[in-house]
Amino acid sequence: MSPPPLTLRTITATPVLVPMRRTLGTSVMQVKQAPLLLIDLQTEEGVTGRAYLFCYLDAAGPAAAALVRDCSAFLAGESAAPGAVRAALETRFKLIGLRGITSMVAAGIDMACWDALAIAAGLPLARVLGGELRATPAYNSNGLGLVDPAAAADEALEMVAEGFGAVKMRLGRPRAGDDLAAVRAVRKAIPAGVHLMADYNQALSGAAARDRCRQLEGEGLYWIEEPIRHDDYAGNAGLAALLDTPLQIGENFAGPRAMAQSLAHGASDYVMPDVERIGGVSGWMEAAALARTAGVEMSSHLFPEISSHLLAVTPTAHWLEYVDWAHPLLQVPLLLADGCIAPPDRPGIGMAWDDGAIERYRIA
Ligand code: SMN
Ligand code: MG
Repeated sequence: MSPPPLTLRTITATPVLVPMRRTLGTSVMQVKQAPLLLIDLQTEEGVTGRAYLFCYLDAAGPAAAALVRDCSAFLAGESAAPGAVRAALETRFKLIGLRGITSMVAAGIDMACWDALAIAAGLPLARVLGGELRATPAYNSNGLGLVDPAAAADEALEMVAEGFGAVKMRLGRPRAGDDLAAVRAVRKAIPAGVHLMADYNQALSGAAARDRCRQLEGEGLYWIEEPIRHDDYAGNAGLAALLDTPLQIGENFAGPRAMAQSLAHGASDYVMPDVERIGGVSGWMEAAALARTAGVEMSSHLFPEISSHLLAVTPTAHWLEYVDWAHPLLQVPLLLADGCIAPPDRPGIGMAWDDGAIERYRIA
């Protein structure tokens, strides 16, 4: 028997700043606490759907919360079915543009609608999407910023010891030789069978990327991520053709249409959409179909809780990016088993907030 249709009553949004276990030093900035926005979508039927956004800047959480209040007023009394809500928000944001912070908010509400739908059905999200609770190999992305080689080697060992078969380090130090020394130190420290990914966060020009990525060939990297600006698809395609090491991009795909363009250019060997930028669960499912058609392996970016469900229904699922930034807020954190993460066997995404932690970390 299908569950009754849900009607949206109200959506609340709570900005929090959560201290991180390890500082993440990227080529762009140091991140020491995670600015998250917790979304609670209440329905007239008594079901609550939950999701969170990663807001990048402390100021973006309260800004996104203001937009959620606007959406709550706009959607109150309407259907909470994800397709209906998506269509309504595309209209609401048509003039301002569905990009940047508005698209983050639309994706967060989409995720919360899917959570509510799955909870009402009494099923884990992966099952509502037609899949099994299949586990995905996970890499530890919880650290390994731009620190010196010895510190990077120590941190990498700690991160492997947490049970992972792969870790990701950040690159983009001013001098190429310093990146190379850090890669060599980490590669030497961790066991040969452990994979090592590396992420530039768009630090390089096209010319520098050709030099510096070629210098890293043969250093045992599993992929090189975002060496140049994310939307230079022709430039990325040139690099992908030049390098033997696979090129990875995708966290900045602004919706499935951007991903389709990137795939059409052959801009990367692998893709890793971010559920908050690709358009929530609905956008992810379109992206997964594109990756399948193109025959390209697809990984996730951040959001390991919901990504565990989404990768379980992604035909070309590759790696789940693991970070524990939301853990202090969750009653039950994600479980790693044999280096893999499976969607929890609970209704919905399986996230319940720890109210005490919310009080501790909420932005006044
Ligand atoms: C990243 C992006 C944003 C915040 C933290 C880390 C990075 C990744 O690009 O891929 O993990
Ligand atoms: Mg990245």
